[in-house]
Amino acid sequence: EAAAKAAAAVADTGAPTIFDKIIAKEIPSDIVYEDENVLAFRDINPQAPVHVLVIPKLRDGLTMLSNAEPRHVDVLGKLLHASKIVAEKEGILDGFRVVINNGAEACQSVYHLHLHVLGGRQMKWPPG
Ligand code: DGP
Repeated sequence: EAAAKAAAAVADTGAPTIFDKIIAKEIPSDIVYEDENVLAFRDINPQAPVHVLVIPKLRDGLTMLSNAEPRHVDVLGKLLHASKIVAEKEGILDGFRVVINNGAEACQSVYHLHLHVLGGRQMKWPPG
């Protein structure tokens, strides 16, 4: 019961998220890369020496990967390509990880699709 309530608190409601304010630059972030469609900025709680979040500027229903539709294919490709650009800029092209946490059981906490780009240390497998 308590676990179900905790999960509900982090469920996808479609409400605006903190990332809207980051995109609007109403709250500051350390931007690593930006173009028309994509924003990449450093995670506030880094799990590796390099930890950058890559997000679509227009959420368009992409609160989480499990909501992806055929109309999102173009932006999904752009996010993956931007992740490579981030890795290149950060000097970790030889070894980096791209992660999407989808849903409460995967520890998703912000319901605006984001790719985690992690590197700068030896990564472990399997992840926790
Ligand atoms: P996830 O757990 O996959 O939903 O990742 C959300 C990430 O967002 C988490 O690693 C911390 C990060 N985050 C949350 N709020 C902020 C913020 O205000 N600024 C920045 N830079 N990162 C944030």
